[in-house]
Amino acid sequence: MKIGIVGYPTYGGSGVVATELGLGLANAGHQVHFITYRRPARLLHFHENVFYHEVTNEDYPLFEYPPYETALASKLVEVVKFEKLDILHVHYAIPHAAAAYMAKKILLTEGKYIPVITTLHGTDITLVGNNKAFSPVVAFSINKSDGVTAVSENLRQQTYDYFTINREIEVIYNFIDLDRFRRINKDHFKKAIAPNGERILIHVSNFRKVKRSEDVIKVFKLVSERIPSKLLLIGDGPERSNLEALCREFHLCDEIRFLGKQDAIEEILSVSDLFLMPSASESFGLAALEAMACEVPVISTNVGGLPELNIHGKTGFLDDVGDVEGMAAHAIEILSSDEVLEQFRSAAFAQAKRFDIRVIVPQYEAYYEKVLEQSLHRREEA
Ligand code: GMT
Repeated sequence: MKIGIVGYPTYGGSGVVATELGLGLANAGHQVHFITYRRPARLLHFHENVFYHEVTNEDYPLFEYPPYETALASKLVEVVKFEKLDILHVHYAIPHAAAAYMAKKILLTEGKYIPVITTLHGTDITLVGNNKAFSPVVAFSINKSDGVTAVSENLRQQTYDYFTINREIEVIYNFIDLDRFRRINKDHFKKAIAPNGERILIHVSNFRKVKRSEDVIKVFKLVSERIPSKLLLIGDGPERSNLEALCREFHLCDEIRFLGKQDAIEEILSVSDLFLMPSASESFGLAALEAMACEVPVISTNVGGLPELNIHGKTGFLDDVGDVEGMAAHAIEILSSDEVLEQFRSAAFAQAKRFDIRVIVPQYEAYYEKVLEQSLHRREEA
C-alpha cells in the first residue's frame, strides 16, 4: 500500500506516534510518504520505503499568519497525484483533517478519490479542538473523514461528548517499540546522577500548563524529605523558568537536573525508578508507556485515558489532579522497599507489552483495509 502520513514533526506525542507508525508500516513493506513542514524528529535514518515531502509556506508582506493549511492541502494534492497514494492518514485533527478534506475535494474534481483517515490524539479534541474558535471545523472534518481513530476509549467518548459526530470512531491505542524501549544497563549514568544510591524520579514532557510539571517538583520535595532521591526533568517548554524558580524556592537545585530535549530517552529511563505524570488532561500518556517499557512504574493522575494504561496498585498509582500529598505517599510506598519496587517494575513491563508495536501496527493495517473497502462505495457516490 502507498500511504501518506501527515503530522507534526516535533517531539510531541502525536508526532512521535505518526513517525513511529510510518516506520512500522515501512518495515511491514508499505511505501510511506511523510508530508509535513520539517523532517520529523524521530525520522533519523534512511529507509528504502520511506519518503519525505516538505510543505513550504510562501511568505508575503500581506500575510500576518502564513496560510499553512493552504500550502499543506496543495502539497497533499501534488503528492497523492504524483506518488499515486492509496490512502492519507492525518494525525492531530487541527489543521490536518481540514487540509486533507480540501485536498480530497480538489482531487475529486480530477476524478481521483483519496480516502482520508484522521487520528485524534488528545488536545485536538479536549483543550484546543472544543474551543469555539476551532470546533465547527474540527467536527466537520471528523465527520467527513473516511475513517477516524482515537488513541483511547476515553478520547473516543470525549469526542462524542464534545461534538455532534455521526460516525464510528475506532480505538487504536498508542504503541511502543520494545526493541528500542527496554531497560538497558547504564550503571555509569546512574552513578553520575545518584552517586550515593539515591532513588531517581523522572518526568518527561513539553512543560506546558496541562502537564502540571510544578506538581512534579512539589511531589519530589515531599518524597525527598523521606527518601534520598534525585529528580530528572526531560523536555522543554513554556513552564520551564517557573519550574526553575520553584527548585530555587525549595532549595532543591542540587537534587533536580534539567536535561532538556533528549533523543535517547530510553537510556535515561533505564536508570530511573519512578515516572511522574501529574497532567490535568492526558488522552493516553505515551511518555508513561515509554517509561513502563523500560520497567519504570508510574505515578499519574486519573484523568483521560491514563486509567486504561496505568493500573492502580500494580503498575503504579493514580491520584486526583493536584493531589500532591497522595502522589507523594504513593511514590514513597513504591520507593521504600527494593522488593516492592521490583514488583511494580515487572507489572509495568508486563502492561507495556500489551501495547507492543507488533500488536498495534497490524490493527492500523486492518483498519486501512476496512476503510479502503468502504471507500469503494463512497467513490461511486462521490
Ligand atoms: O500534549 C502533548 O503531550 C502532546 C500531544 C500531541 O498531540 O502531540 O500528546 C497527545 O497525544 C499523545 C499521542 O497520542 C498522547 O499519548 C498524549 O496523552 C496526548 N496529550 C494530551 O492529551 C495532553
